[in-house]
Amino acid sequence: MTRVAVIGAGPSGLAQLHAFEEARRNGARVPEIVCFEKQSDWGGLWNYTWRTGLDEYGDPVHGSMYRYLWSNGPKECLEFADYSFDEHFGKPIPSFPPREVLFDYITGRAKKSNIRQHIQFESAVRWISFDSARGVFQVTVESRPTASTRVEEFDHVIVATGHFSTPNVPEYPGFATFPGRVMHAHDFRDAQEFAGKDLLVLGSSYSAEDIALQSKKYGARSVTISYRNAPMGFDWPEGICEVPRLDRVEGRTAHFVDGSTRTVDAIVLCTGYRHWFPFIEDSLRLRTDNVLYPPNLYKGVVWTGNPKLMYLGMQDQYYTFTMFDAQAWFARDVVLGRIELPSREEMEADIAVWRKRQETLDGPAADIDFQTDYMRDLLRGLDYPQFDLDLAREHFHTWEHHKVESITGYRDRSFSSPCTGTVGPVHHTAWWDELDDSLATFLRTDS
Ligand code: FAD
Ligand code: NA7
Repeated sequence: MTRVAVIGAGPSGLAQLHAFEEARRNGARVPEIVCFEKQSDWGGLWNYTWRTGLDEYGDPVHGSMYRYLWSNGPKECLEFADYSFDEHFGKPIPSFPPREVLFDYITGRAKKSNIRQHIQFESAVRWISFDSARGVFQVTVESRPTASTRVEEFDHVIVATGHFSTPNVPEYPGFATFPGRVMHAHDFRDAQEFAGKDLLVLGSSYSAEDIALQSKKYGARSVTISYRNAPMGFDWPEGICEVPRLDRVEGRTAHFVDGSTRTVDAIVLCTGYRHWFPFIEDSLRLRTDNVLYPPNLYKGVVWTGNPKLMYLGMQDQYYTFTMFDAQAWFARDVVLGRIELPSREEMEADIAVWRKRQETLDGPAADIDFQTDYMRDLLRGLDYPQFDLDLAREHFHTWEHHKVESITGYRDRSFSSPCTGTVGPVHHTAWWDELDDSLATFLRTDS
């Protein structure tokens, strides 16, 4: 029987298991699917851990999510088309849920489709190679509790290990002698750590924006955000400001390239992540920056050098769960033989067109349209349930405007569902004032 390995049981891996399960329920003959997940539970980054550095078995901690993390985009733009928020929660819920609520939602669908049976937990994939003479992948798996390894053979491998776990950690002069904490966003867990402190944040993307806001919300005295190329330019609340690139640190004083200085107690490097697959042999290993259309992946999924290998969720992400679903449906249909792939040259030519367009993108509005077009391209011909993709695109544009209007208030806005039409109710407490991010408090309907 054909065997398929899915590596990782985060939102992408779960989407893959679900896609196969849907086909099976609809009468298809589905191969044997085995999912290897190195953690003890599912949900990927949404499976919160307090740990940082090394985990209980000495591997790098996968988690980069922190306490009090609320969705940074409208939930309506990531809603599963076959499992609505209304279905899961039994009532409409506001548009920007905290982490625990989204974890509940993702795993809710996975429970409903009974896919946990395919997952081997605490099983880390240590090496993947391809035996071209026999046309099979050899996958070395370590059962972490016993540290015992074995090699299994698969006809297809689908890599769904995420790309926001291995931090990109630059060094600036003076870090080695800075008397406070220097850490990467990957290790940030609880904003209260910086209450009463003056914080320096490096970076000008999502992590910098959110960690700066969080830290201020939970009591930091001041937050200085240093950008490398361009400021985010939001109308920041009092106590947060943006300054140009860091030049050096001397003692507790940070010097920026415009000659200005700040005295700070701690530094958080929100300097992004690296796509990191040390467990995949060279010729099969994706190497890319965090971009909307990585190289060598046809339809953003199929490894052109060996189409029996596929990757999910490797793009920079506006669309998340719906994009992982679309990719998972596509990958499934490749495995089931429902999609016939063109020649390698044709696949590479198709990628080249997308990557050429990618070079012309000049900001979030163009990025959103690009990824929407990618979604449309991917969904064409799949039996993924219909949803209003144009409305999702419009919501992303509106959301960007809301952020410009108020960076502390955009999460208080409501959107309509592209799947059900339901409009999210306004949350009982403004996000900036809401310190409790628990599921119970979020779902409470009284004010
Ligand atoms: P992951 O969630 O990273 O899951 C990958 C899984 O693979 C993990 O369970 C891991 O343990 C497993 N794994 C890795 N290596 C191996 C191995 N060798 N063997 C076995 N298992 C392995 N998205 C949103 O939609 N909204 C948000 O608000 C949002 N906030 C974010 C905040 C932060 C701080 C970060 C870092 C990301 C955020 N994201 C957000 C984006 C996030 O990437 C996606 O929501 C989603 O988690 C990606 O799913 P994934 O399955 O591709 O990867
Ligand atoms: P991103 O979106 O990849 O952004 C990385 C940021 O780090 C970006 O602003 C970079 O600056 C900055 N960067 C990278 N290297 C440096 C150095 N050496 N010095 C200063 N600044 C640097 O990662 P995020 O962590 O913000 O977001 C990842 C995901 O987490 C995202 O999907 C969210 O949903 C949550 P640049 O802009 O290139 O000047």
